[in-house]
Amino acid sequence: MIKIINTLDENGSVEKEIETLLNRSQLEFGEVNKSVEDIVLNVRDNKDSAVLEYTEKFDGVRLESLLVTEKEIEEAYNDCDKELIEALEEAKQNIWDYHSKQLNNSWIDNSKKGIMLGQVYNPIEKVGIYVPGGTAPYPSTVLMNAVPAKVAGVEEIVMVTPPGKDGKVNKHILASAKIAGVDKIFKVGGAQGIAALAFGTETIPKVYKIVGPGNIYVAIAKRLVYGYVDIDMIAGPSEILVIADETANPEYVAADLLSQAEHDTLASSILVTTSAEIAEQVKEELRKQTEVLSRKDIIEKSLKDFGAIIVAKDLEEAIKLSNAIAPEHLELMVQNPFEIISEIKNAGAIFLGQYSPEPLGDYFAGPNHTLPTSSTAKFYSPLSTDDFVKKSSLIYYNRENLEKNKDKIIKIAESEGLTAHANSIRVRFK
Ligand code: HSO
Ligand code: ZN
Repeated sequence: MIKIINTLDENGSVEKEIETLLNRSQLEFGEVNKSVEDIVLNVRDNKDSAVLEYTEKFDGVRLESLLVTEKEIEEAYNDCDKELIEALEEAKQNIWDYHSKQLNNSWIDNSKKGIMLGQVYNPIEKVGIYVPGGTAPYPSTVLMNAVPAKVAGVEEIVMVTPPGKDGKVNKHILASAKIAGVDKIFKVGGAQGIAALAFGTETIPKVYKIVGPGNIYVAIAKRLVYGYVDIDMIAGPSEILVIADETANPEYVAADLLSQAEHDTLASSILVTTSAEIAEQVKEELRKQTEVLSRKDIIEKSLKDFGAIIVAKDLEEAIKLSNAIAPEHLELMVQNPFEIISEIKNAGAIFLGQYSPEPLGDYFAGPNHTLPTSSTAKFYSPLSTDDFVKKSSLIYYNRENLEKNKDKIIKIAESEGLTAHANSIRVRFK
């Protein structure tokens, strides 16, 4: 069962309690690191044949072809519930509209005569998206990763996802990929999928950046190929923190905490409330609601190990604790959530009021659901169009301006002992 911590009883040791709650480091990496490295190198060197072998070994199917055909995509799309397709289409539009507002403009500064400086944005040309299979084949993940890339102007979006034993990809994943405008889909998962995207194979194109969540093998493979290609952040287990005052509805608070607890036994759900009564009521609601949920076992473990109800002495203390935890998702279930927005310093996404539950953000509202976890909201931001563009600098001096500044540049070059640098300036003014 979830524990209740009262900051007044803790003699200032609540920070210690929180540290334990946040310590969710997963397993020992040693063994896994080694096998992931072997897989990545083998795929780099032996390409498709290595990919096909690993797919047989890990996914239990010997594939004829890695590419998902147009026909397979059409069939999957037509086989989906029409209402689901409509909902995904509308979610896509909301995600598109929200991310369109993020685009930055290139700029030029020509305020000094004879000088032009600037910065141009260009989309990354080829991006790879990893979509997990197994127990977490989420169509929302496809939309949240592919749509911002599309909005940013990425020319080629390649998706990899593991096939089932029948050699097929989940139909909802394929339908969302079609809706999002993914260009090519390949049946490959795990570390071998990441390596194939990073290095390219005979059939899978090499990309310049890889995004998307995955298990520990995927995360380690992404770390290994980072630098050779770019990657997004490494996603940790889901988190939710709810700040609630005495006006909050305990049934809603509990339901929202459970929505993240069901993701993973390592997920963390924390309530920080200024009301001891709400604390008790939410605890009871959690017990009651968990009974009928399909992922009861996962939830119970997650709440027991990484869940907590913290009773804070006032809203100020609650906010301070939340800022220290820096949750992935933060819900403000207080009388006037708008009043305290400016005091929230660290959070991936902030949900305001009773009718903005976390799953609204997971699926539909428009902001991205790929968010910084494990306190990294202290320095990372949600996935955005910024992740799919890069910048180039522009520099122009006319003769007069270069001449005016030549001695200073030559001076600095010579101080570095780089005479060819100095000469590249000097040669123009002989
Ligand atoms: N809450 C997850 C995203 C997700 N939820 C996908 C449902 N499907 C990110 O923390
Ligand atoms: Zn979720």
